[in-house]
Amino acid sequence: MTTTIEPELLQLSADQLDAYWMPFTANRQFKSSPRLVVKAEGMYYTTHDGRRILDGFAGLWCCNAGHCRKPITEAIQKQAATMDYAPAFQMSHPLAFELANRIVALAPGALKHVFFCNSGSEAVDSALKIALAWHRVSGRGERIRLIGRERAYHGVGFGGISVGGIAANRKMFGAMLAGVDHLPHTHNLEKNAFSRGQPVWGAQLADELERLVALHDASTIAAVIVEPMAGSTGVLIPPQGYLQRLRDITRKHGILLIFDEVISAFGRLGTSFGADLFGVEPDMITFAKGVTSGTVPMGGVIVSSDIYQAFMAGAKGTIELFHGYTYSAHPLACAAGIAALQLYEQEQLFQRAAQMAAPFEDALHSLKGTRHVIDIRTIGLVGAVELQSRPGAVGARGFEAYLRAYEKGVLVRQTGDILAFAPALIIEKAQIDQIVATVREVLNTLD
Ligand code: PXG
Ligand code: PLP
Repeated sequence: MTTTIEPELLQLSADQLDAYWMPFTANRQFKSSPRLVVKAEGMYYTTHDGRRILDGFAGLWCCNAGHCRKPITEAIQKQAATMDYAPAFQMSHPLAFELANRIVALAPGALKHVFFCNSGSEAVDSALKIALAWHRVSGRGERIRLIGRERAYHGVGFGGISVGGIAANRKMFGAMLAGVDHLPHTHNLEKNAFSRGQPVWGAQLADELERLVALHDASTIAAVIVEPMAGSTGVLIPPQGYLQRLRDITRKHGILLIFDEVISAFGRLGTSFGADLFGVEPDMITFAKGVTSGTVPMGGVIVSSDIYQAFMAGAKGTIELFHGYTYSAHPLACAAGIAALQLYEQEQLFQRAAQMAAPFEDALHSLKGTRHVIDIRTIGLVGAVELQSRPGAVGARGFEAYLRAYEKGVLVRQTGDILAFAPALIIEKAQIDQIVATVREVLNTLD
């Protein structure tokens, strides 16, 4: 394979690396030995020093169709040359409506309307605001509490970190939103280690919501937000029956249920949405990432007809929701989204992910018994291998494993001592085997 590498990328001095304050990165460590990628195609990245890396993580859970797929890149190029931008407020452009229609055609049941934004974090903030506003326009303005969950990642906006459950993402940033409470997470190695698919133990953890209702009273609670499959904190798969129980309890008490599907949507679990796989319909779904196969930033919230119609009941000619972004439904993102959804359909990539889930699961679970491995979990084309932490050095072993795998030509993601896998839906069996063989080799040589 030929590669074009911009020579200036190789010649950045230490000073020049400092201008860019990198997100969620150990900046000084990274800048002492940068890992730059300069080209992407299908399942592979090319690094700045010309090495080919098998991408076991679809970028950051987003390039579900594989990298630089022609139908998508061409649609973006064409749109950029036709109309760069269209005002988002009191005006729009046809592709926004086309993409919204395509998304609701994929979405479950009564989820029939899409609000667009530019990232998962914005999608979460939008969904939380819509939840509060929906109760308010419906005459229940006292429902102001939001309930999230421990070990949840809902992005980095103030709304998202407030309902999120990661201490490091919260502790530096003040008091956050008032009136937020959290459910317990569902991760339990003693009960569920080495489960395949949904673990058997844990549905009763949803009953903790009844405890929060008893504490705060249902009349004060607006919404519960959960990732149906918690990706970012290490692939925490919902116990059998857990999400259904959350649905039953929220419905009983008039509380909205929001599924944050920024990772789990668009084929990641072998279905259009996680809601489809788990057979539970929420009142709202947040999405981002896979909607454009990671090519152009875009996020959104899909809401039920009940919610949308409640806003449409007021006087005509008034703005129904005082919320939106300059780049809501940006033309490039819409063009990319339409092309991505078309490609998913043409190549039947969601079905392909469902078919590859079994060989992926078998391959990953073959690591059972390998040094340091204390759990393996898989669902759809998502997997995690949890390693025993070194005493007093949580995350060190995981980070070394990630670095060594990268040196050996395989990109995985590390969170603490958990290695996560989420390849593009086009992955071949031989590539799954390469990822697993590399991880095995790395773990066998790691302290
Ligand atoms: N909700 C969920 C469930 C997510 O997974 C967000 C919201 C925020 O999306 P944005 O587009 O604002 O980043 C996410 C994003 C990782 C990783 O390695 C996970 C995410 C982002 C980057 C890295 O697990 N999730
Ligand atoms: N800050 C200022 C000063 C602005 O004028 C705007 C938008 O006009 C924003 C923030 C919000 O930007 P965005 O709509 O891209 O989220």
